Amino acid sequence: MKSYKVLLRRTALAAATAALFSASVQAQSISDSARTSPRNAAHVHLLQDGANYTQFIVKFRDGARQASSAASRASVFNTAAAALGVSLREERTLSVGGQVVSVSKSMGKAEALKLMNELAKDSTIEFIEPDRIMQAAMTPNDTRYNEQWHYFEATGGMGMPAAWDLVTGSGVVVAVLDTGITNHSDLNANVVAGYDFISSSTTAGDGNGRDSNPNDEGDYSGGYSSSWHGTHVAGTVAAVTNNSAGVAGVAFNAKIMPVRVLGRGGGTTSDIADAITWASGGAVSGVTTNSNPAEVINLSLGGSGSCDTTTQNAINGAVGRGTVVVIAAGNSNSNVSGFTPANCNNVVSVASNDREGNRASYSNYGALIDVTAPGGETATTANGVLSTLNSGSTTPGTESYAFYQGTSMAAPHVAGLVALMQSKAVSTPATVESLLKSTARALPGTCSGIPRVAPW
Ligand SMILES: [Ca+2]
Ligand SMILES: [Ca+2]
Ligand SMILES: [Ca+2]
Ligand SMILES: [Ca+2]
Repeated sequence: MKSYKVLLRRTALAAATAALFSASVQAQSISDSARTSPRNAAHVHLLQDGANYTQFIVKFRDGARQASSAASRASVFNTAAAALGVSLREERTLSVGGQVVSVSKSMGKAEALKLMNELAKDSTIEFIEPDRIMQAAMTPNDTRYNEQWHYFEATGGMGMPAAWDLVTGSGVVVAVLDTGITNHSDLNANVVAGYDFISSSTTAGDGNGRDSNPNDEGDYSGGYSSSWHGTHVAGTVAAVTNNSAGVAGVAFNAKIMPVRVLGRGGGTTSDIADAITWASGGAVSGVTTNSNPAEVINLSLGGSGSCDTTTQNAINGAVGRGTVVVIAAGNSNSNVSGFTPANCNNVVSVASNDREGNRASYSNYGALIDVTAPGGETATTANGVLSTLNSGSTTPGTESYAFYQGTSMAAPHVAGLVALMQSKAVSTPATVESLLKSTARALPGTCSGIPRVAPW
């Protein structure tokens, strides 16, 4: 029986406690407003909560005096502006017709709505629309997103913002086979029921063998404090995103299924194999069948040696059920061929790159690597991967965030990416693997023989 370890570099870990901000839930009430708009000339459905407006596009009816007379238009603008105590200025005429009109103050949704409705009272106006700010790509508003270089930096990052414009992972479940999960406000909403496959009560630290509660009880041992490794990996896959708090996740509308296989001292081949089977919808004796099979399994764990038949059979079963198995390559700066389960067949084996786009100093390498993804290097703390964590040194404490490094951190970037792919259009695991390879670009840094992932 082999003992697997988390693929986390325990050196130079610096925990950072985040300032938390409560998410604000904003209701849309646009239909009410639309009803008050005369002739619906005011296209108020385009207004968004939280947005600010300083310009509008006003189109007068063809043939109306205002269409050809700036003075006539100014008269209409001034009437409406006076009613709201602002001033309006015509900036220019658009190629497609209509004028761009600026307002003397920035307006929130409610004020913009009033102005548009006021203007729409003039029957010579065909329509009014807000001149909205368009962005090239979706940038989440999570307060620590700017520290997540691994998502957006051109050199070492994954180019996520462009992908998020297209897809965010809805309808996909990613099973995180790891140390379990902890209570975290930046995770909870995206976590679905999982399972605890640790057979050894001593390893599990929860007083019993397998059970339906995958909470991470702490993997402290041998003088090391608990890693909360599963919580970190889960946050990279699908932290609650765009909630004005904490961090973002790669596939933030996907669900995380926590499956506990690693405890104090690691985990066993037998438990991990059963967990792979169960997570993908296969039958495991003594455990109620998973009614919500995962499309993707992330295994940020491993040990040395060749791929055993038990693990390979479990992987083959999962792949046969359509589940993509993503595995961290290992942190031994060695050929991945000597590290399992990353060296098994039918898996996506993931190496790690640093912030500069080099192969991370610790990352395994070799022909069995399928793709590389950001795993960071915490020699400089901020060059690690920032995700959700827990502050407890042994048993769970309060929620936190921290920078970690490792192929453990790289793999969930790819698991999340696979979730995005499967959300858009379901492909077989073999097709997913070949798509990942064919869309990856060469590492910009050293060790260019290893590709890294890029969104499609
Ligand atoms: Ca247990
Ligand atoms: Ca348990
Ligand atoms: Ca967040
Ligand atoms: Ca492979």
